[in-house]
Amino acid sequence: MDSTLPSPNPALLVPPSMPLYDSIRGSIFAPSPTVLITTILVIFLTPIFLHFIVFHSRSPISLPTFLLVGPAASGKTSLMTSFESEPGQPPVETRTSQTPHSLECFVPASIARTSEYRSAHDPSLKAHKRFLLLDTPGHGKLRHIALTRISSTTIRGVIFVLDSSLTDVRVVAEYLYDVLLTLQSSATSTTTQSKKLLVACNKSDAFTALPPSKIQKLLEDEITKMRVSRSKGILDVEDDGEGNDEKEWLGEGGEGPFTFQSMEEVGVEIEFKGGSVENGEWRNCLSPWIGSCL
Ligand SMILES: Nc1nc2c(ncn2[C@@H]2O[C@H](COP(=O)(O)OP(=O)(O)O)[C@@H](O)[C@H]2O)c(=O)[nH]1
Ligand SMILES: [Mg+2]
Repeated sequence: MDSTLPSPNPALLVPPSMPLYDSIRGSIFAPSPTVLITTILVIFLTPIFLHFIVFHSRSPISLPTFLLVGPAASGKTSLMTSFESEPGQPPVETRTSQTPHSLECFVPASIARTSEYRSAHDPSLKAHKRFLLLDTPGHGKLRHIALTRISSTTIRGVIFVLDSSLTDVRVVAEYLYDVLLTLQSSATSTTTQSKKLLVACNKSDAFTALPPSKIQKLLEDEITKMRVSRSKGILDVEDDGEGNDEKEWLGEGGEGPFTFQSMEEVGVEIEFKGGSVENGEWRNCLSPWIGSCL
C-alpha cells in the first residue's frame, strides 16, 4: 500500500488575490516614473501653495486700521509718529499705504483679543500683530475725509485725539458729535460687531490739562445741548412726518442728558484715556485697547 499522499497542486495554494497584492507592492517599492514625479511635485508644491494662500490674505490693503481723528493741533500726527520708533519693537520697515499719513505699527500678539484662549507657551504669542495707524486732517473743511473713512470695513477702531486743556469745548464736541453719528449709522447698518472709539485726551503734561473724567463730563454736557438744538433744526427743515429726524438723533431715542455709556445701546463702545506724546505715554496706554480690537 502506497502511504505517500499525492502532492497538492501549487496553483491551488496561492490565494486568488496574490496578483493584486503583488502589483500594489510593486508600485510602492518600484513606482513608475509618472507616479514618482507626481508625488514629488505634490510634496514640494503643497507647502508653497498653502504659504501663498495664507500670506496673500495678509496683503497690506487688508491690514486692520485705526483712524486718528480730532481737531487740528490736538497731536494726531505727533501721536502717530510716537509709534514709529520704540525700543523692544521691530523696526518699521515699510510704508505700505499709498497715502503719506499712514504708518505700519506692531503690538505684541499676546495682547490681541484673538490670542485670549491660546496657551501661555504658544510660540505664536511671541510674534507681533501688525496694524495701520491712519492720520487724517483735522481742519474743519477736510473732516469729510475722516468721516467717509470711518465706515470702511478695514477700520477696527477710531482714536479721537483732543487737547486736554479743552480751550474750546464747543469745537471739540461738534467734531466728536459728527464722528459719533457716523459710527452709530455704520454700527446699525452692519450688525456684526460693535464699533470702538477711544477718546485720547492728549497733552496731559500741560499745566492747564483737565483729567479725562472731567473732559468726559464737559463733552457730555455740550453734546446734550447740541443734540437738542440739532434735532430741533432737523425737525424744522424736514418735518415731513416720515421720521427723518431719527437718523440724526445720537444714541437711543429719548430726551435727557447724553452719556457716552448710552452709546453702547446703538453698538458704539467708547473709552476715555489720558496721556501725553511729550512724555511718550501713548504706546503703553493705547496698546491694550488696540490689542482688544484686533
Ligand atoms: N505739550 C505737548 N505738546 C504736544 C503733545 N502732543 C503734540 N504736541 C504739540 O502739539 C502741536 C500739534 O501737534 P500735531 O501732531 O501737529 O497735531 P495735529 O494737527 O493733530 O496733527 C505740535 O507742536 C506738537 O509738538 C503733548 O503731548 N504735549
Ligand atoms: Mg496733523
